[in-house]
Amino acid sequence: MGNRKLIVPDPRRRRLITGLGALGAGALLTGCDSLSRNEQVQDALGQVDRLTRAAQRLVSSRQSLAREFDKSQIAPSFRGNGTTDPSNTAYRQMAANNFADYRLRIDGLVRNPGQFSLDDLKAMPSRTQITRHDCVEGWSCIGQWTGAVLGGVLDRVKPTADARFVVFHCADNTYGGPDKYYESLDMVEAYHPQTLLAYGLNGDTLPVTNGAPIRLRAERQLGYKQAKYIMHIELVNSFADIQGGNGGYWEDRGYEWWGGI
Ligand SMILES: Nc1nc2c(c(=O)[nH]1)N[C@H]1C(S)=C(S)[C@@H](COP(=O)(O)O)O[C@H]1N2
Ligand SMILES: [Mo]
Repeated sequence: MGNRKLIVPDPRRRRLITGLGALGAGALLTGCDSLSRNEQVQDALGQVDRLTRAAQRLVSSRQSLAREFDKSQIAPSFRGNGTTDPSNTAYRQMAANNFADYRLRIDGLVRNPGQFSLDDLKAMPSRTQITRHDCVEGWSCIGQWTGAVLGGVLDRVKPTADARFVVFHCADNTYGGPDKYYESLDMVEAYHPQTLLAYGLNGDTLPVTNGAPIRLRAERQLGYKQAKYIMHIELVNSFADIQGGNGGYWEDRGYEWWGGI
């Protein structure tokens, strides 16, 4: 038997890795595929939902890149989900004017708070990437995103040393309810090279369906983290005073804050 080591497999971890492997088999998927009948994928999503951040670190480095795909794998049209046409008056007025009056306000724990027009954002360092969006409702979709690298935008406003999270406040009242959609990332995820404030989808201007004028792409995170219709970015060191206090609209309704894939 030589020096072969005896490895006692941890069945929970093994199931997780197998499940994540199934999610990574995206080359087989074209367009927006319904994964709801794929029990392995559902299992993986469930596992991810229950992961602690410490366990997440065991299977993927916080610096590693999300998988990128080939142009031929882009879905003919990117599915919309959640809010797809905000009814808020201020938003509608901005949309009617092609977002010429849009200003992204960035404040909170920053030394240089600012307001940025779409042109300002488009002039900042950008990235284009073809990635797969995985929604916990059981579907995935491959699209090409173009946007300002969030890390570069944050460098402009200079987060203070006590800033721990970046909060994205959105225009829409989700499902017409009283609460506006919001999401958040920690600083590591915010400064990840594939984390973008996206203004382009598949080579065109980002449509309203998918979050115009600006939506987040944090490619190692599940769909609900990808905030659309971003109006205001706030740097904080705690979520306690924001809506339900859990760091996101769905987190306030029971989803895990850590939505890593
Ligand atoms: N502002 C806002 N952002 C949102 C949502 C929403 O309802 N409102 N839904 C989330 C969910 S659950 C998913 S899967 C994706 C859907 O993005 P898409 O419409 O581009 O497919 O947006 C996320 N971001
Ligand atoms: Mo989702």
